[in-house]
Amino acid sequence: KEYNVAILGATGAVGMRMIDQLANSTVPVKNIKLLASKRSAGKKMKFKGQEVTVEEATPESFDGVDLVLASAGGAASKKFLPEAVKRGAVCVDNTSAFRMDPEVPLVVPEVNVDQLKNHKGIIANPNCSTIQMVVALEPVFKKYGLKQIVVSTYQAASGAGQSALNEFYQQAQDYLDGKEMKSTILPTGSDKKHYPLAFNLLPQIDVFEDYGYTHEEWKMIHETKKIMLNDMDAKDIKVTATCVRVPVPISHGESVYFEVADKSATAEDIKAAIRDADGVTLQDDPDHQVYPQPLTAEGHRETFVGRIRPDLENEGAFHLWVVADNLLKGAAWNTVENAERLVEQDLVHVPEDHYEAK
Ligand code: A2P
Ligand code: 11C
Repeated sequence: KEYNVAILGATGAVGMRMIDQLANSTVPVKNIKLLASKRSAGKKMKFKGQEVTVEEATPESFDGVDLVLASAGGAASKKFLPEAVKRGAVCVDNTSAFRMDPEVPLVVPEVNVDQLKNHKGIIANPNCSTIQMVVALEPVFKKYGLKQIVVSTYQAASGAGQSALNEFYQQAQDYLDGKEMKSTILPTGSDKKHYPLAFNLLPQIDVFEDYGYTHEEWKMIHETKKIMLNDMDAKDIKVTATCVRVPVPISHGESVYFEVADKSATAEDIKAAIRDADGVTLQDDPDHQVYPQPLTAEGHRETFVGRIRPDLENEGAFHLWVVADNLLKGAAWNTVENAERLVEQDLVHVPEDHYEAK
């Protein structure tokens, strides 16, 4: 069987990578539609070497489509995906539009692939910073249980979109040329003030919400619980996050402190569990200065883990460092990987009691 596939947001930083990841996937594609805003209609792009003309997305664009991969922002997903589902298309959505909806499975294949069968037409892809952390911790959780996670992120500029990445490069150039740096997007386009990221650190990703936490920090807390425990309010694992934007173009880094339930676990046990897990590469050899870095993770589908060591004050507690390409495992590849699993499990069908716009 072959599928008619549409990519919504095909011209964006993630959309372009979705095209490439899909071309190099096991999903059998009969026909591909590349959809974006009016601005890009008529633009020529390539899929498996063949030229495809970008079309403006409309509800009718999804007539005859079996599978949609979406990354055109939350507003576009809210507008178009219920229309696509109504027309019989199964949608894997990379935006935050539906992640917390109890009717929508939030899936990282290495962690909770079993949730795919519960879809009603929409499957959500988690936030990039959540994905790489749960991929690293799931093998530990399975073997030794998890009581608490404290994460600090070092997030790349590209997480804020192509225009934020361009702004960051321009700032770096201007700084080196002795010119004034201009900021109109970062830390986030939706807040009032803007600061340079080049040669700087911004401890704000997205807008501030309750208790002084940012939206990105809340996402990491709720999404981690929904993926690992299937309950965003679960108290069984305590999760807290501090999210920081760093002057790196691609690949997020995270420092993770975690406490396991089984206090007999050693750092060697944790390493062994992570070494054997799917989708993870252990890069952990301090004697030879081997550890994950954004520059070496960029362009790869895997999640890289290193610096695994015991906390010296708290029994059953450990630290690790995890890096992944935020545009691939954090977005385009996780979306296409979900599509591969949907195809393998013959789940590219919209059920009768399908998702309806709320
Ligand atoms: P366009 O290139 O026509 O603006 P990024 O996250 O890198 O900024 O990319 C966002 C992607 O989402 C782009 O492909 C963009 O298309 C697309 N997009 C944004 N708004 C809409 C919309 N309302 N309808 C369809 N596509 C949209
Ligand atoms: C960032 N993590 O780095 C964000 C980008 O919810 O899919 C991804 C936003 C999302 O800014």
